[in-house]
Amino acid sequence: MTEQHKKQISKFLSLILRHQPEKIGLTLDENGWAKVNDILEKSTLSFTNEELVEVVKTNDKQRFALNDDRTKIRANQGHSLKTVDLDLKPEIPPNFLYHGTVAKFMSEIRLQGLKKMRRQHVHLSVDRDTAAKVGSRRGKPVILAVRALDMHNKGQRFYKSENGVWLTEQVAPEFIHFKEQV
Ligand code: HQG
Repeated sequence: MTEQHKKQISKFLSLILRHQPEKIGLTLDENGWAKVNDILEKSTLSFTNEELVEVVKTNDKQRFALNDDRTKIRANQGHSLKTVDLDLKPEIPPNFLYHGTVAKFMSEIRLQGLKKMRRQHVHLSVDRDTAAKVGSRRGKPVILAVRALDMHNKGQRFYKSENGVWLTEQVAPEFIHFKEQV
């Protein structure tokens, strides 16, 4: 399978498993799982079960998970669908987590902090390199350091997705190190 085909399938799976299952008449259960057979049957893009498994296994960010008998699939994070509850358990975050964004959002972020915008959570990375990659999707990245452990100690919940992305409801400006921008 070509890298291009894999990417196409990954983007399609992200669309139907995170945002718009109704696009192909798919239903997700309350924890975000869809039946693999339903996807193969309803998909507007043509791919086999083997190709789907390969995309899940080799995906650069491990965006998807299959259940044990590989009959169900879900996205590990990134949902905009309000109805999906990933049922993640709160975890203690490291001292700092990082968020990659771009300069045009900075005045709003200084005022309001980080907001989840269309997704279910604010997404944070464990290292600067990953945050830089996230930010560079939109232009020259600005990396913000977030005092995550401090937030946790003050009562805010953090979750870690199956693929290592840290998730939280919002980040108030006082927990963001604006000086650490690069
Ligand atoms: C910004 C990709 C104005 C925020 C990535 C970001 C990630 C604000 C954008 C995952 C703001 C939201 C998530 C505020 C935050 N005012 N702008 N108060 N607060 N923003 O895509 O974190 O490839 O929803 O900085 O790698 O960029 O899809 O979030 O620029 O892991 O698997 O609003 O998506 O993963 O954008 O990316 P997003 P994100 P995948």
